[in-house]
Amino acid sequence: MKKDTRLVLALDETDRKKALNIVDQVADHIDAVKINWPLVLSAGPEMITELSELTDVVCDFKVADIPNTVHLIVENAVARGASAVIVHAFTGEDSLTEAVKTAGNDAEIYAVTEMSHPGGKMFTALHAEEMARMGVRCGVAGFIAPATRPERVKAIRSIIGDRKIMSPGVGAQGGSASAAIAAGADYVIVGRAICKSDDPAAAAKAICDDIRTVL
Ligand code: NUP
Repeated sequence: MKKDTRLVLALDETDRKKALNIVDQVADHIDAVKINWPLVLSAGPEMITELSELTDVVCDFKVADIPNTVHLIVENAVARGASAVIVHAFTGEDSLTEAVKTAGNDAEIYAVTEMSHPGGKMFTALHAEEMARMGVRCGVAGFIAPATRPERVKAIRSIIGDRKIMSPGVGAQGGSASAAIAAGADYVIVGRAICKSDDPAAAAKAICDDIRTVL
């Protein structure tokens, strides 16, 4: 995945045409598109392939299962064109290792350490550092850490060396893109602040401008 604007678009739409239209409008401002269950369930998994012909696609399937099921999901997502797959780390070392092994050199695995919403503090935050250490042992390419709590991004950064961090929680969830990048994130993930804007391109550009203030 390129590391240029540092912005990853969370394409949380359920209408295929609308989703493609947003990607078209913001294409110059993003490094990748992140696709989640709402779009896959409504527009079909073919969306992964269609989007992968336009940009890098991060499949945010938050895979949380036994190794065999993790294998089947990651294999399918990568075969359809995913450049990266997001998996949960709390499933443990065997599941995470299976994800990394299955992706091989064809895609990157990002492990969720601590979720960005308030509920993320209840359980995930309590074990985030432990999960980050485990992720490093398992060989993941990167981690998901919350832009809503930049100090937590900093804590994860101090554990993972030069592995990557993607930070969701900018805009609609209250986080700031520049604060997350300054705390050590490589990318911010932004959905509603762009997709629900009357002018997605202007919204994306404003976030890129904000990020540039700390690069
Ligand atoms: O901890 C996480 N928080 C989060 O918001 C992990 C995620 N993968 N996400 C995803 O990022 C979430 O599912 C959504 O697709 C995106 C954030 O969207 P928004 O709050 O910018 O609209």
